[in-house]
Amino acid sequence: MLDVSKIREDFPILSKKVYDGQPLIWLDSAATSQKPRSVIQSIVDYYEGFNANVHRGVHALSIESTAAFEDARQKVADFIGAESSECIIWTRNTTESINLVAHTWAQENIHAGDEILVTALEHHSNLVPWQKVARDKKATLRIIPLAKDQSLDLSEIDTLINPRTKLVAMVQKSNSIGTTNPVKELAAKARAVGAAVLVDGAQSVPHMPVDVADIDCDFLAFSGHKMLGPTGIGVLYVKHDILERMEPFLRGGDMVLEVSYEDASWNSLPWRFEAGTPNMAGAIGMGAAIDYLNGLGMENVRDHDIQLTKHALDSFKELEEELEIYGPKDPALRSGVVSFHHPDVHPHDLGTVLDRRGIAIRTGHHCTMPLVRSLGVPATARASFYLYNTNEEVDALLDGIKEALRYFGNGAGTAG
Ligand code: 7TS
Repeated sequence: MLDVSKIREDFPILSKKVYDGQPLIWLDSAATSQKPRSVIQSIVDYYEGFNANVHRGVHALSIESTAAFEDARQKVADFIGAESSECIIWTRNTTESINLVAHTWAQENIHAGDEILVTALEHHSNLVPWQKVARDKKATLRIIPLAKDQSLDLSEIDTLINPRTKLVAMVQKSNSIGTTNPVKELAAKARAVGAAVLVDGAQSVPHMPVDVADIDCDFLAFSGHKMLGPTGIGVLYVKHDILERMEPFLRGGDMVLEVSYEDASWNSLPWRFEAGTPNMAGAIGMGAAIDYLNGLGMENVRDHDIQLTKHALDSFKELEEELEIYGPKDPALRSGVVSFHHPDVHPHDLGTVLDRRGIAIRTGHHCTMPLVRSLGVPATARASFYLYNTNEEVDALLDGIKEALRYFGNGAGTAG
């Protein structure tokens, strides 16, 4: 179990008051998480103590910054059970990680007539790049649909995953409705037909134990900023034997071994995929975030999410006549995110009423436009939880929603 009141003391922003002294209630961690003091301090320490470009200098500061940068890479490798730190490529975020695969591996491995399979739950980041690959390569993009309970409908999976399938690219935990997908089982089916497997771990890696060897995926993409780390740093894990055969993505400094005016050869892994000066402070901050998460234990982090989600779903039952709540009902199949909609209250109005009470949620389509449209609404209101949230904050959310329903309910809102 997490000691949440102790954890909250580590997050300076959580003592912030907004408007006329309302304590901040941060229920928007799926968009970005708040940062503990240790992460903020690690970035200050870097800039105050050993700021220098990595892999370049013979001087003391570059040796120190390179060691810290590579140490953070090793922490990431250990955190996700990667076979080696050579499999960890620093990127800017999940979006860049997925695009890297689309611009390198997919160019060599997807051909006319092939199929790429994604799920109906994808964030645009794991959909739009594959639309382009499919279009350019004359391949077909197929979608695993949703079942009635808004988990994946796997009834046709043995047709959807077939010998033409070359890539299964799937989100592990939906940012929009919280559904957790059985990626390990789907990866096994993909392997059986020789397809590669990419997992979008943007919402899973921060919230639950994720082990690439256990899932047996080829690619895993995630972002530092959703897991207590800074913005501008992300990760692409690639299985070693695949990475060895992949062409570089961006070309320039640091990714090369030998360069003549005519030609160039490539640096060893993983630097071959990291052209230009990387985000040193970001990587070091992400290493500090991993230290913090390891100190709590990812199983405890996941259990806390499940407990908060269960508390929210139980409390929301009071409004179940009026409020549509999305995602599977079983907290074991979903966690961390509760998305909802009221026919008489536009999500933006709801978000504004909650904001005046200091409660930050996200409203809109959450970069899952096809999914939200398939729910029959233009937008939803979404509360997302993390390790610093409490049941009392969930109760405050419910009170705020009730207040908004009093203002706007029964057709009095701006959007009916
Ligand atoms: N995949 C999933 C499942 C996500 O939730 C997000 C961001 C991304 C990919 C892209 O991550 P990025 O770091 O590259 O932006 N999700 C959200 C969200 O739910 N609200 O704001 C960003």
